[in-house]
Amino acid sequence: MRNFISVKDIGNLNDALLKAKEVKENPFANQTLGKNKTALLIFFNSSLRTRLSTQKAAMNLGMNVMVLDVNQGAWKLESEIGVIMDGDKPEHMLEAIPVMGAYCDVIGVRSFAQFESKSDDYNEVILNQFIRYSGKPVFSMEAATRHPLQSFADLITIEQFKKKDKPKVVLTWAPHPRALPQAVPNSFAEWMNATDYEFVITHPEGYELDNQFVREATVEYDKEKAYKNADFIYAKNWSAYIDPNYGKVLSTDRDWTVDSRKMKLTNNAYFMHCLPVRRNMIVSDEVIDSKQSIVIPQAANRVVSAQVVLSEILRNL
Ligand code: AN0
Ligand code: CP
Repeated sequence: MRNFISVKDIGNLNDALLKAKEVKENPFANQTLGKNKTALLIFFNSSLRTRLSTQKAAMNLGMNVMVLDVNQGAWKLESEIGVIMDGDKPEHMLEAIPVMGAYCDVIGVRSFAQFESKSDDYNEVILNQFIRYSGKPVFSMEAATRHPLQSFADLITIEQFKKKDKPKVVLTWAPHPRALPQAVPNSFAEWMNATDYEFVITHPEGYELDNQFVREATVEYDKEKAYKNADFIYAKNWSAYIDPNYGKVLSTDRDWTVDSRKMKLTNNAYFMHCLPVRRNMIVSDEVIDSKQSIVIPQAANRVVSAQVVLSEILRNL
């Protein structure tokens, strides 16, 4: 593997899951694989889990790790090509990226959708500049359209908890006061579509996701119908994708909050969320505090997904 941007880069899912199992059983088996190799983790946006789990994964492989919060302490970076730099940004990505590349062997990038230009977001302008100009392998730590380390951890978690070969997995939109990207639901859909699970997406009208991610998934607007017999309820808020409402909050209807009443319609489903989660907006206290909630083991599996990905990149250096 050179870059890790989407499900395509992981190759065969069963092989990836086998590697995940090995990492889980013996996290220190490849402690020398990353010796004298440096991972640089670059954050344009906040993070708790991605920051810590990726560092932990790199340390388990014996790597050195450097973390840069671009908006806190580094120069503000310009990304537009050909611009006259007379504004508030003292440095261009065209210099900053190869400089960062010169200091490391692998680069992780977190750069959320900015909601200024749908085409810039969906063309992954920032992430692609890193791929093009750094000269180093690049992995996504949530970019504008996908969050593959999260989705891989989600898959590992479902495999860990599932009680039947082909569980019914339901991705449900849930309310949130601020506009959030579509990266997590897009990516989750992309990974679920690569499995043989029964996969259903439910959301209010107006929240349709890009078809390149939805593909063969069932879209069910009737949430009660979607919840019926579900084995996993995966909640996430996202802002509207379709024009002219791209990046807008169209609803904060708490009828979509994951609550005990709707969970009773399921097959005693497990509750999942990538975190951070707003309690009593996305999910009721009762559900997230219940024993069916697996958000903590889900977050713990972020170390596993990152370690599999970093190992594959290191083996290919
Ligand atoms: C981000 C999002 O929705 O994409 C990160 C999730 C992992 N969430 C927030 O900004 C609250
Ligand atoms: N789930 C996730 O990526 O969390 P952070 O935003 O805290 O990294």
